[in-house]
Amino acid sequence: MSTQTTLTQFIIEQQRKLPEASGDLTLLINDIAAACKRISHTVNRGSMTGMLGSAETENVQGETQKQLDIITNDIMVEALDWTGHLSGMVSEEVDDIIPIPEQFPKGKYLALFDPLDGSSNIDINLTVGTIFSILAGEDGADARQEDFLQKGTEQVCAGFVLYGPSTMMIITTGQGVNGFTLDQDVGEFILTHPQMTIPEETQEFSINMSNQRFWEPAVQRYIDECLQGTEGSRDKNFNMRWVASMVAEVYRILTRGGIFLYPVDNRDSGRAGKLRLMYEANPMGFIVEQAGGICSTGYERILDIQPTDIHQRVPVILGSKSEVERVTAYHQE
Ligand code: P6P
Repeated sequence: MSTQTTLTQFIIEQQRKLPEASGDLTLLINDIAAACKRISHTVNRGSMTGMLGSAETENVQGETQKQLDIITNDIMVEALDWTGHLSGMVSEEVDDIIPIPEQFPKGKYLALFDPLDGSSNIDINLTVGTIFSILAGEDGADARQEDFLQKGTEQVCAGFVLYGPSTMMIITTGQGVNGFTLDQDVGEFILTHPQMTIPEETQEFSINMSNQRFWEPAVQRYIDECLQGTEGSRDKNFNMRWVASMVAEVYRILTRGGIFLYPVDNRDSGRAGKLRLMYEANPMGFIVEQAGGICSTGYERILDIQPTDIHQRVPVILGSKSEVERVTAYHQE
């Protein structure tokens, strides 16, 4: 008798604890899982698909899109728009909100996603992923942009799928964080990492050091102290990791602790950092907090930010509690 718990079984058992649950969220999460299995298959075929490389187009961020950015976005939209669970979608790869086509019923949720985070790594075969966030919308209505502008604390569900040596889904609905590994033979996500928690202490930091001369003083000070280790004011030495794929950094932090920083820098006048609030910082912030970590801009809790635009950017400092608290304390000084 298999003792393995599938994603579907796990979510249904969690749903049973909520008597008011209708089952729509369970079905929506399964639809997202199905889309990500399809993305995993596409990404795993690599250059055999002839889909690597640039699409010669730019997204709303002004970033050159990879062919797979567009292909994976289409996979997500086509897997979700017909389901009757959504009243609209937001994607990193699409300027405006994505409406539900007339011929399909509209539901009570809003889905926001980065279909292929870290896609600059796709051509060099490093881990990439899909990040998603689910908010409550107005059941049956066409979603408007303002319906999406909800604080991160309003998220109903958040997760990401890693396309790495194994394909994994990490998900929270507010009752902790659980990790599932895709059994490619069976096509099921299997519970392999129940109740993931981030160690409060760490000796590992993640930041793109090439931007050092542009950082704020608080971040300069924190990273300098990490680099000095026991020869400076810290009582320990530090290691550094930078994968340039947020999904990979966050998963590593969930498994062994760490602090990830993508701070605002002085080139960003008015841009407030690189990472996007609605479909990167908020879902990752929900997951990190549910795992016992902290997610901050340096000045405020990310999940408390009142959004003003679906593609707005924020500085992100997340991970092990004691280190993030130190960085935020430096910002207050
Ligand atoms: P940089 C990927 O493009 C991304 O949005 C995150 O996944 C990643 O952490 C960051 O940007 C990498 O930025 O400047 O190092 O390329």
